[in-house]
Amino acid sequence: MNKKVLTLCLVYDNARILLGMKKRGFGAGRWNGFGGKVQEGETVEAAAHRELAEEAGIRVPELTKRAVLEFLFEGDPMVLETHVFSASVFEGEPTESEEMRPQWFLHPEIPFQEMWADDRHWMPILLSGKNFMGRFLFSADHRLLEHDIHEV
Ligand code: 8OG
Repeated sequence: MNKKVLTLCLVYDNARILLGMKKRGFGAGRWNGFGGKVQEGETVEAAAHRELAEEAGIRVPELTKRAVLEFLFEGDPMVLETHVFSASVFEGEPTESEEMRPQWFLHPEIPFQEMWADDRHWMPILLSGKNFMGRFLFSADHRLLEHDIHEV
């Protein structure tokens, strides 16, 4: 089984959450948190900070580990092991990058219809302050077939 380690950062407070419209590559056309592949010789947390700076133009003094999510696609041996972090305090102004166009959303207005299909299952748990683990199986055309989430 092959594994790719990815990061995903969600910056939010009690009222709003920062998402980015992915402009190119895997997941293009969907709103998401900020993140990407962990590079060789880099810690997962360092990768999370780097991706947040590269994609959203912001820095956070502190990231909190919140979840590990495994994404699988039918017919593909690759597991995408995604380490999810959150932050509430940030420095800088969210800025559009080549990959992402950041925008704030009020919690009740999170655009789940334009996001990965698993997000509606776990983002409310994240926003409620809990930590969790999840495993999600998608069809090759990105329909969610199975989901399994445990709070930890
Ligand atoms: O480097 P790249 O942009 O391809 O990394 C993919 C990003 O997308 C990374 O932050 C992890 C994230 N991601 C997936 N699958 C899913 C998913 O189903 N939901 C959400 N919210 N993010 C995902 O790879």
